[in-house]
Amino acid sequence: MEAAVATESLSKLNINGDFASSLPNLHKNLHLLSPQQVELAKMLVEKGQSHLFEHWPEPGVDDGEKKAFFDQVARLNSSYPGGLASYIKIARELLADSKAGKNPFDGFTPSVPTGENLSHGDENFIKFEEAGVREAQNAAFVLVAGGLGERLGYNGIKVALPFETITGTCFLQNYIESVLALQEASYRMTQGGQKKEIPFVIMTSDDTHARTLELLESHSYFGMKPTQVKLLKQEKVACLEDNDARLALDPQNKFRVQTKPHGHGDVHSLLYSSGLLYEWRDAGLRWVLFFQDTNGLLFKAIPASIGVSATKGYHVNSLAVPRKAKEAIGGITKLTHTDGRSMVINVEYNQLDPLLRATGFPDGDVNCETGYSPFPGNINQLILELDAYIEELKKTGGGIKEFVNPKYKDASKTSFKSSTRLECMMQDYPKTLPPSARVGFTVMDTWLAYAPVKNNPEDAAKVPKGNPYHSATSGEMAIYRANSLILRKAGVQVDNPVNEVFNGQEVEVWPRIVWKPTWGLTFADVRSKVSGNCSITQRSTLAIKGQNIFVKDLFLDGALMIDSIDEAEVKVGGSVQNKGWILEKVDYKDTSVPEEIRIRGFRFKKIEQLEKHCTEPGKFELKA
Ligand code: UGB
Repeated sequence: MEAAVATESLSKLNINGDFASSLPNLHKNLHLLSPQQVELAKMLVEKGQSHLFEHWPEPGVDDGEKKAFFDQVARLNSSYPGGLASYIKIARELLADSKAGKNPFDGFTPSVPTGENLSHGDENFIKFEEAGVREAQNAAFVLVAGGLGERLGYNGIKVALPFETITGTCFLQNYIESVLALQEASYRMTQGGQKKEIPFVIMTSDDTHARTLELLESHSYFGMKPTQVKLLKQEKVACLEDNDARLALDPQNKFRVQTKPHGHGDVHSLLYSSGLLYEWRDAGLRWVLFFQDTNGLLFKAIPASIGVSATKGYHVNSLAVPRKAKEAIGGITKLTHTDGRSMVINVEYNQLDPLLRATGFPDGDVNCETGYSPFPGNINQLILELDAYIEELKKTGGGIKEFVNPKYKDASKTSFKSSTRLECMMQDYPKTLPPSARVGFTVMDTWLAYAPVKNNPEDAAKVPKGNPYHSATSGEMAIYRANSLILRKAGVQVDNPVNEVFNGQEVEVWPRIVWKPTWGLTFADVRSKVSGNCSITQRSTLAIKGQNIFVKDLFLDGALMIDSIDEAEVKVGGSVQNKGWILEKVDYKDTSVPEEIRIRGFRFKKIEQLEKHCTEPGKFELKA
């Protein structure tokens, strides 16, 4: 009787509710929905999702929540290429493969690929850096920063963390200042041309969007024009509760589908649908660079790697570093199929070992005689050639091959410990490329290119000896080591480091040296700014903040901070000796210390320093 009444009122609204006739709880509520929402309900029912409505109460109860449920479904539907129907279909296939234990690399044999190996500071490296700076004005930069960083466990957004604590500069500021420095340097190198602004895109998510925007706005975009920066927010995807890909309801709210992040692979479809790629192509750009949220060394590797892309004409250039076996970074691998196909691709760290074992390498992921895995480690910095990228995305819409990683309750693989979802990774982009695509990679020294902050102190302290910690402690110490080594190569006598333990991690402590990107963007820049007999003792701290600061015959044993405007030229030399800054240990459990400091296990105690600020244009000499 009730059903007949409901059908009659639906027909008055011109709604055919037949699809829901066996679902009374949905059927009697259909008249509350808009025609688009009814279409979505029909799609869900047809795709085996009737359970979503089983608990729906009578019309009049929670009607607002029912409509909000469909608002969410509409968002999930429109933000996924092919819509929810396609998501459910792919999920079913991948879940079936996973249950069957199907190897995603079935038929492929891994081998070590060949790529460009760079050695910092040699002629080749300098040549690539120069070519890279020249080309940088034709690049756009894309930072993927939608991840919450669960492994780090930091309460804020990761890009707001200081990448070093001498100046307290955060990752985002460092990235933006580096892009601006590249923009200026590139323009200077090709004088006569038109001055271009390098576009800077940040992919955010609901977890990071508001805080990223607030960080930018409260710091005037760190000197970049607000119009130069674009934020693209990725949406989460629906969770799946079983092998039939039934969508999981949110345990907190039965009128919401539970959602989880889809992975950094979303960046490709977001860029494509934003229209930015065409805008960039029309503006004459040639390269798109992708990078991650917490690698403070990154821009030391960027000029040379753009140079490699431009010189070799790579459509895809992945940046890599020597990889320790079992290190939590993917391995760049050549995969050759029995049918003759081959590709150079990242094999994720949890898949490399089983793949090797299954294909004639009984020891799996182990180091070779060099002390490293023969497979270069993917640091997920990609340089794509824009035209080829657009051509590919025209075919795929930016959709990236996904994977699913359910945690099963038991060996029967029939139920999950918690809901799962499909995920995708930006470095899987080359998987759909035609064989004619020029896919290469560039290996650089780890000390120069890679020091991410991903692990919390407790987990970092448990990392097997010899493998990198990837913590806030190691991330900051890596900046000082890199700058010390670069200065050494430029002829400065820099003392050896000492070993110290912070938060249970033994690290090399080099003199604490930092500079602004405008001072030393490339090795050639650094070399042109230091001369004579310079030496720096291990206990020293040095901050160079200004483009035209020239260091000559300086002996530093203490702390020295020099700050100057670009219009000033400052010569620094003589003997600077003072009590300096002392590294004081702090425990990560000591909540009286701010989180961003205690996670690194040390802080600076500023005893004495020499400070110089040049705020007027002109030539100055600082001789202590
Ligand atoms: N990210 C997003 O923007 N959205 C998301 O949904 C998820 C992440 P993680 P992980 O270079 O060391 C990657 O969590 O597991 C952003 C590569 O897959 O740090 O360490 C997030 O904000 C791996 O091959 O990734 O693994 C962050 O900026 C290896 O190269 C970035 O994506 C490894 O990084 C990475 O997120 C590495």
